[in-house]
Amino acid sequence: MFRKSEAIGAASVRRTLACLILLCSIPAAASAQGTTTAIRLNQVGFFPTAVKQAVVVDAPTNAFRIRTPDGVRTVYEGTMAVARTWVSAQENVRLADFSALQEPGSYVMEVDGLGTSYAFEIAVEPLQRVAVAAVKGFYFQRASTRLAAQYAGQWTRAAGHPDTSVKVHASAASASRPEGTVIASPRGWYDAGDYNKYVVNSGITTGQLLQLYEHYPAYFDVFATNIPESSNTLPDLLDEVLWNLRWMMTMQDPADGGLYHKLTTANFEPMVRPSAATDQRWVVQKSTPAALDFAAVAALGARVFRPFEATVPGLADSLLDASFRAWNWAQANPGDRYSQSAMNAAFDPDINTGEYGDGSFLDEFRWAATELYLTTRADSFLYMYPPSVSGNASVPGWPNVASVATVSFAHHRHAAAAVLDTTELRRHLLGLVNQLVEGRRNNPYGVGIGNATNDFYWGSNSYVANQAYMTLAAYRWTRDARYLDFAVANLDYLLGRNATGYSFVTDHGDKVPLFPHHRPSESDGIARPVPGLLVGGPNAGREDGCSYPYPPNAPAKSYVDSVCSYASNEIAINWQSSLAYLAGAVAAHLTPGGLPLSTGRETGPEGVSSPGLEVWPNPAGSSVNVRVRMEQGMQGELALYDMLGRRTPTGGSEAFFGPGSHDVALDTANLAPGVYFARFVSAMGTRTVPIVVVR
Ligand code: 9MR
Repeated sequence: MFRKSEAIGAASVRRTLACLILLCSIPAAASAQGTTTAIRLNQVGFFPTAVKQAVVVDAPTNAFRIRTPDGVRTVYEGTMAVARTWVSAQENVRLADFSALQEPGSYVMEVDGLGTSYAFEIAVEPLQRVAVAAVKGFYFQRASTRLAAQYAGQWTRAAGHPDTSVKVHASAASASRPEGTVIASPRGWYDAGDYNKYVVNSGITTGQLLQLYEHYPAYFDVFATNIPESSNTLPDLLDEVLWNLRWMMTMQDPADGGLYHKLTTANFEPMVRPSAATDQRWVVQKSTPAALDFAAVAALGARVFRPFEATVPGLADSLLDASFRAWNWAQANPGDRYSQSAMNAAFDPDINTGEYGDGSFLDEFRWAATELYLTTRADSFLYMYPPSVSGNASVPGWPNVASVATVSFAHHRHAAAAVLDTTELRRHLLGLVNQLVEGRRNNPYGVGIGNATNDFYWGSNSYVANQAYMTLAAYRWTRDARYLDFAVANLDYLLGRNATGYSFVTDHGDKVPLFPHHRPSESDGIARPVPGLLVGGPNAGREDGCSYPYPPNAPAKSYVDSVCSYASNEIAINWQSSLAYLAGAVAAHLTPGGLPLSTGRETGPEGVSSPGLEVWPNPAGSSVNVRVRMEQGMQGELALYDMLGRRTPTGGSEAFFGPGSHDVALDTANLAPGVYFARFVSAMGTRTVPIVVVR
């Protein structure tokens, strides 16, 4: 068991380390003026050709210079922009731009009368380490497994939360699984600083990581994070995603396709090792957003994993089947909100952990419909929930996934053209990102957050990263450099160019969180917290009521590096996925030779190598004609599925086909009237066409 005395011991070691890191990282000889925290910049590094900016608070002069940390060489001298007040931080600041400096090296910025900044790098691959650590952060969040030293270094730990005897809570009881039924629901990532696992928050998290792979496959095919699966033939990013996806699949009730909202203890467990946290775990009430987020992720996963059929046989089909079943459950149960207070009023035991209680589901319906359409090309999903391209897109978050769908449509815009006006889609996306770019231009820190004081809410760092997630979608579409600059600037914010002066990613920077609200870090007796984790960031709400003093009351400074501050200093997987996306995408774009914009794995009608599938007549009677077309040297399989994703035999007429064009007649005489899907799967992609059978 973890003891209080150990906690104090660990904390004091960390404080000593903080002193060492903060005050001693730049040798005294480096500067007569000493290190100042009034110069705020990305403490990790800059790409040679990218925009490079720093913020100087209360600068006594206009001039700044960049020099080597030993003071020997000055490599750049510049003049800062005019001073401006950042209301969100109650600060008077000037922007210093040194984008013209491209020479790789290690440097500091110096301002006379103020001092020198922390050291930073200009390098060819300055952020690769952060990108890897951001994805590796998910490995450290894995439930139900031991973390071996070979992969986890000093953060090795024993397995905890096997989740092989999870009980069905009264709120989730069903005929086939009455209250108290024991089920297995292992794996998954711990949500945050707590040890529970929540389907809704897993939705956007897993979705963004799958998109990261889908958008930058060439970069992530060779991206290595040193995890137990690194030696297999799946990209490490997808191996990591699978750890959670397999858990999510266990949260689906096999009887009806609905998803339990979360897997949780009744109360938050104490700050102990995972292996020492042994309270009974429950699956609770099914909810509509849980079903829909899962339907979206599983459909997206089916698309992304399809090319890896040989490594994970059947996975893509299982995911698509599971997605259909969750989608159908949500059609039948379109308004099941998770309200913890209502549930606790009706059932025992009371559950007092995180709620993720979203009350509006239209965005989840649309996201699920979008991913199901993009994977199957069956536009019936979109007839039910037409894509929304009116007004401007929004920055997504766990309760608002509308823009996750927008990003998928923007990526598959050729396929989207069959079902929506892509000029409108583009206007919808650019409407938002142009506003963001304009906001950044007017922002004294040159970043996307803080023009409105209510920008600083719980998890505001993910708002910063998700703004960039949207501008990156626009950049891939338009190649307008302002959108990539925006993403770089927001990443700079997370790595130090912000009003707190912290790099918000543990272990990456000079002034970093040492006391995140994170049970594994707090209970391990190790001075440094688990590396690569993004903390929530400034939060004017200060809901934790921490007695540890927050800085003076400015929204942009409402952050405290204290374990007590779960409202500003916790970590969470949905914030982590936004960082992984941002750091990974920026690195993919700016690393020489790392620009992986080909979407060769995209399924669908566009591109010469996609398979063809036509069906007539439709609606069909007792038989239906199907034409499949394949390129030279390929083979594909045709099969029919029902609305529940079950393979439906049609009297032996389904078959494998080689190259060329083939016509077959499927016998539908024995099928019940309804909607079916003809699906043609080949190495180059999948085509699915809905068939309506009438009598
Ligand atoms: O990220 C969530 C934030 O948007 C909410 O305002 C907050 C309070 O409901 O909860 C946050 O999520 C927490 C979850 O409920 C439990 N695990 C830790 C999450 C991060 O703090």
